[in-house]
Amino acid sequence: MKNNLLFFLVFSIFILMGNFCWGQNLFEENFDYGVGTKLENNGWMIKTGSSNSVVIESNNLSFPNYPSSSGGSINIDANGSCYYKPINNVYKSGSIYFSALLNISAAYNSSSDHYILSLGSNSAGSLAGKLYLKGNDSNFAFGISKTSDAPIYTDYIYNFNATYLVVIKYNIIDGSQNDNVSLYVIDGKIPMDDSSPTIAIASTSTNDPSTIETVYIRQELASNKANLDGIRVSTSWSLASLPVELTSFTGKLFSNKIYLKWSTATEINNFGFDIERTSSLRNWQKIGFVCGHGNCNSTNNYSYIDAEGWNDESALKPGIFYYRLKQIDNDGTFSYSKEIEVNLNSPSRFTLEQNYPNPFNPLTVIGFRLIEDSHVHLKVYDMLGNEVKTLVDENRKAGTHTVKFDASRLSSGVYMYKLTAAPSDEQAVNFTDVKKMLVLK
Ligand SMILES: [Ca+2]
Ligand SMILES: [Ca+2]
Repeated sequence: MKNNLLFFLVFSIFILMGNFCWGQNLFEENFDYGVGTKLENNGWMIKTGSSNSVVIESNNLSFPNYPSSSGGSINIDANGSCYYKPINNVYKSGSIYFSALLNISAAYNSSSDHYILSLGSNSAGSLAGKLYLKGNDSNFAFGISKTSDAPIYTDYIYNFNATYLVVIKYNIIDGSQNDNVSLYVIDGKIPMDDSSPTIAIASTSTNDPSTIETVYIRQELASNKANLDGIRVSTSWSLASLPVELTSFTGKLFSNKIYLKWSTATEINNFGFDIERTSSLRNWQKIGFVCGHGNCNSTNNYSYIDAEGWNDESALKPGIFYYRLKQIDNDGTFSYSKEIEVNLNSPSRFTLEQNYPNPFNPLTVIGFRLIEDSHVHLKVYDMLGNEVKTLVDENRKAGTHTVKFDASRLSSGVYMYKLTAAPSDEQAVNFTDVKKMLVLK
């Protein structure tokens, strides 16, 4: 078998499955740090208070269809250190969405107001979009205020020790006292858009912040106990709370083409996907585009066939190819999937592949692989054994080959195709295989 190491038969296929989210084009904090370490040692700055540091807890909060958090979480449960952390941008206009997962175990029962989270202008500056808690004996309410104005509250309808997805939407409007803020408390299915806030404050006469550029965590009251995780800040509802969630992404080689398939569980504002390929994990090249299905909460299935660069009847070269998806929102923001790998290794045998598509009308493709240069016969027969067509009768190089078959002159029914490969090496044994295919008109 002299040519075993030549190009070959291509195979192995690679599949990476599972839930994964897109890389994020936004501020994200999952508290994925060492359990027991202090927040001030993990990228957060102390704004006030040097006692009662917040430390990383081991439990990790999650919420259906919200991007999975990782690592641990934190407890806001004392009168002590307050923290801020810059977000990725300095916002001076537009809407900012601040989403987080909160599990409240206690809330102060009082007429006074105490907030636990906020956006902020900068390290020393004013806060905006403040989130409050207030409890009664059995339930609690969330509250919201713009800046220094009095908060408004939801009804006392929320349960202790349940995880809620909370979204604060802060609108920066040109002018000094006209910004507004909305609060969404989500318990169940995440809404498609931001059209129905739980509570909202129209503009108040209090001063607006000059910018929004930090997030702020406040420990002010030991009787407010909040477990916090999964913070995201961005400029769109979809990125903040309901981005495209990719549930699978697979690649499979068949007959010199690579079939990519992927699914999404949720989509908002999805313009579509660029498909990118590389053989080196650098120099990614766009090879195609697939439109998104737009706004929906059900599973969407997508596919793309990469036939570029591999002409029919030419041998594939061994090697590893990588693919990734660039998911693009309607507003132009984008994020990348993880890459998957399609490995074209050296295989070890002759193979006749099942034709594709099958059943077919009238065109199909038959693939076969040779581990050595061979004289190849590929013929089609009807079920009575009559030869219908000779597709190949010539010498072919070692490698993967495909042949098109046009059945437009044949009637519906089952046909067989037979491959005989006689290796040039006279010591080698001939290879023969037969498979069935179905013409369906
Ligand atoms: Ca976490
Ligand atoms: Ca304003």
